[in-house]
Amino acid sequence: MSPRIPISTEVKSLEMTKSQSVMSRLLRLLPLLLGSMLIASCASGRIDPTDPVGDNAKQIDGIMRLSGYMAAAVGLFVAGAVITAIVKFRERPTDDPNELPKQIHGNRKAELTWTLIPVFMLVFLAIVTIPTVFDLSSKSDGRTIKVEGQQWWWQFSYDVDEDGVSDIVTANEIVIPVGEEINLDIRSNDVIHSFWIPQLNGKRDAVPGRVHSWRISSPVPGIFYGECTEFCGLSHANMQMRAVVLTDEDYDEWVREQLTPANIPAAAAAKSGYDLFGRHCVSCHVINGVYESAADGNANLTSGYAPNLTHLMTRTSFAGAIFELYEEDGSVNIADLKEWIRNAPGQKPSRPENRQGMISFAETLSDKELDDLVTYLMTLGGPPPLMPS
Ligand code: HEC
Ligand SMILES: [Cu+2]
Repeated sequence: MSPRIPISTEVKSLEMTKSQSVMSRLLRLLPLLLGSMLIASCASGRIDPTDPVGDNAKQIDGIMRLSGYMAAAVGLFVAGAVITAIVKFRERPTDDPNELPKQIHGNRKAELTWTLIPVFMLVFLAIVTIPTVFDLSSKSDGRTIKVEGQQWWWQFSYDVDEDGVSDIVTANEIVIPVGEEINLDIRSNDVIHSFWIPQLNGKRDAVPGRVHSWRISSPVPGIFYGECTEFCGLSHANMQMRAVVLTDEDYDEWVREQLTPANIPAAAAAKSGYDLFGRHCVSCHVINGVYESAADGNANLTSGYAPNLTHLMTRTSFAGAIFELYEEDGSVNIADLKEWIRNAPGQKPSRPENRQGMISFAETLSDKELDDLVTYLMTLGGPPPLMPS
């Protein structure tokens, strides 16, 4: 056995400065670390995965907590063992520097213990998790709503028949009655998106060419916030959605309103906006009852490319739920709505030249025309039964 080489005092002092400089370098990184934690924590206050409300979300949260506690127990045990070893087996001044402690290489009992305990823990977690995974994607006997993701907004269709025709089509806000397990058929019209309203359930991908089942429910009325969680291009961060959970009476009332088609408005400004809509907007947007087929306006009407605006004002938000449609005092957020129509790509990054998002009308429409369009849009139903608080 070779004797230990004594460390010279010179080397020791060198090591000291080295470890000191590592420490000071780490300390310099501290503001960066704290700063990024701060930014991460205020990213989106309304989207809260730590506060489950729906049964499905609670189920997931239970497993998250269980595995978190188990990981914490393992972490504490390992840290405790390391600290014990460091303290108990440290080199003491009286020790013979050449003497090795008792070697226990190949201790079968110890190795079996630290192999089997983690195996049991993982098997236990699998037994808890796997049935939940299947359970969450099974269908309930509640109603089914078709969910379509596209760059960069969500469409929800109710009562879809065999021909794919739906009675109610809405955008970005899925309205459901309280206490009912709602089935979702999640699809994508372009790239992969992911549907996630954390207080109601976990994430479910929207994959082109596939239909993924999912469920959401809430035992209490309210507005729950979510966002697309699969990177889907330029405005991925602006592809949010809301679940609006209503009491049975409010929900029935909402359905009745959604089934009512729009009329041609009588008042002058709104009528002018209506005419402008027929000239500039119907190539993309459908309004049931007035602009719902190619014959109503533009020959290249591409229904499904843009949100159905029939009941725009019954929503609380627009454009991927990134803008509020109403002010806190309950009045319409006219400023943002007008600015959106004037120059949508300036409000939300998009690529209309590539059929991704709404075109700009900054060069096409005058200020008066924009006002008339907003006045017309304000006749399209509303106000919503529940407002964000
Ligand atoms: C080239 C197609 C196209 C034309 C033309 C068009 N839009 Fe849009 N519009 C869209 C798309 C796509 C969206 C969804 C954009 C998003 O959320 O990113 C949209 C969104 C909207 C919204 C928000 C709806 C919601 O619920 O989120 C309003 C309001 C709107 N458009 C009004 C108009 C008006 C008014 C006109 C005519 C002056 C018009 N649009 C012309 C494609 C178009
Ligand atoms: Cu997306």
